[in-house]
Amino acid sequence: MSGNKTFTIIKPDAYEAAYSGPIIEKIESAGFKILNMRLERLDNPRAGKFYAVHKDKPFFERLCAYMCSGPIIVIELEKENAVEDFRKLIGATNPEDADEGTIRKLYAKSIEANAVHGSDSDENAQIEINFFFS
Ligand code: IDP
Ligand code: MG
Repeated sequence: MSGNKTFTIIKPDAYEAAYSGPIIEKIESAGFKILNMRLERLDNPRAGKFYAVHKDKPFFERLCAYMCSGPIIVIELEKENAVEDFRKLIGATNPEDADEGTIRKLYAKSIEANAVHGSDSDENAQIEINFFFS
């Protein structure tokens, strides 16, 4: 059975471009309820901990630096089938490959600065929610 919670981050590029409002509007219009939300600033060790699963990837150092480059908004979301439905709403990691109308297609700048994070499993959603909201 699929869970009903997921976790997202409005990343520094989207925050800086003043896309937080339109992105949150899209999320709510898609039926997600905001359970928790906060403006946050990551430092490098904390970004590294959040993205630990990617620590051996060639883009890891840049990704951490980018995630620390400005404010972010961390959000806990609720909806039936939350993880899968949210991944559909945001689109592919690379905005060039994202479907029309998805958040990344509309608002992302690049494969790195791709506007939003979305949890990839129920288990990771709960880990990520705990990371920021406990
Ligand atoms: P996801 O965010 O779609 O789940 P992941 O593969 O989990 O994608 O990668 C985490 C984040 O790392 C991406 O959202 C993006 O910001 C960055 N990233 C992923 N692949 C690349 C890449 O090839 N070059 C630069 N940054 C990348
Ligand atoms: Mg991921």
